[in-house]
Amino acid sequence: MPRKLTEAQIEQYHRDGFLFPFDAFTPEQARHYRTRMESFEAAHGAFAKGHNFKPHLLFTWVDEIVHHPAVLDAVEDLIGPDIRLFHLTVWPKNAHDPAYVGWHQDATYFGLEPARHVTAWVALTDASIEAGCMEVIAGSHKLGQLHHAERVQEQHNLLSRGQTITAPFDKSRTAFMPVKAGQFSLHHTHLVHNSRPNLSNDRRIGLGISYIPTEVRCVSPTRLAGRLVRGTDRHGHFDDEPRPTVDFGDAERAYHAEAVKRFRQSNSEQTARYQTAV
Ligand SMILES: O=C(O)CCC(=O)C(=O)O
Repeated sequence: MPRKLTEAQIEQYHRDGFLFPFDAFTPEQARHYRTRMESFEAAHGAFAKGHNFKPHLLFTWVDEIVHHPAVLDAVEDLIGPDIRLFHLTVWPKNAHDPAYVGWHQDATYFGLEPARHVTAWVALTDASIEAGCMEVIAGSHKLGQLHHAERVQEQHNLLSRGQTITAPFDKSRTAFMPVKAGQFSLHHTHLVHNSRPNLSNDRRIGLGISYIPTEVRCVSPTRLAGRLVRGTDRHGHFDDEPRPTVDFGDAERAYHAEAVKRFRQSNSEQTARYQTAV
């Protein structure tokens, strides 16, 4: 018996590779989280400048979001009851900012096997079509891993390596995934997606939370940590991450810096492997 999704929605996810929108929290609660984020930015600089990777290790309010029962119930319906958080990226796009996200698949450079990873994109602001919400290609998760090239010279591409799919693929059937503040969408790790610049008058902010079932492993030589957010881990493919007890504390910052370093190292190992193999 599913916890949140209907059988028809689960079937739809397997057919199309994405689902939306679902309510996680109220718009007022989303505003509260946004205020926590923006107060931090006012004191320490934009999230995009170093805190957009793995902020669940730094901030108690992000830790709260990654454990939200509505999000975890939906994720459990797709990947089972033993769930680890593998990665988290915050995606802020300022009003009238040229920033965009190129066509890509999340699986690229993650090195996760098998490909059962699902991303919950949780909105702290409205993410309308005008504001540059995600755009997806229905059914493209069935294409498997496509080749990506790194285009670091494309300065407005928010992807850390500027990665973009180079293989030809059919863009005639794209769908937008607009969500409102407090809502979330779900997408498969092989789903082809992008997002366009934010043409609205407000910021667009979302948290892309990568969840995996505990049997999934990372094939990089670098051993990574992840947060067990629900259930039991009988596989031991990852070390456990501590939960933050204070926002931006010394211990939290030290752990975060090391975790981001290891994640980037693993990404580089995957780039090398991927460029010879794919
Ligand atoms: O926020 C965006 O525009 C892109 C997000 C994304 O690519 C993802 O969460 O996988």
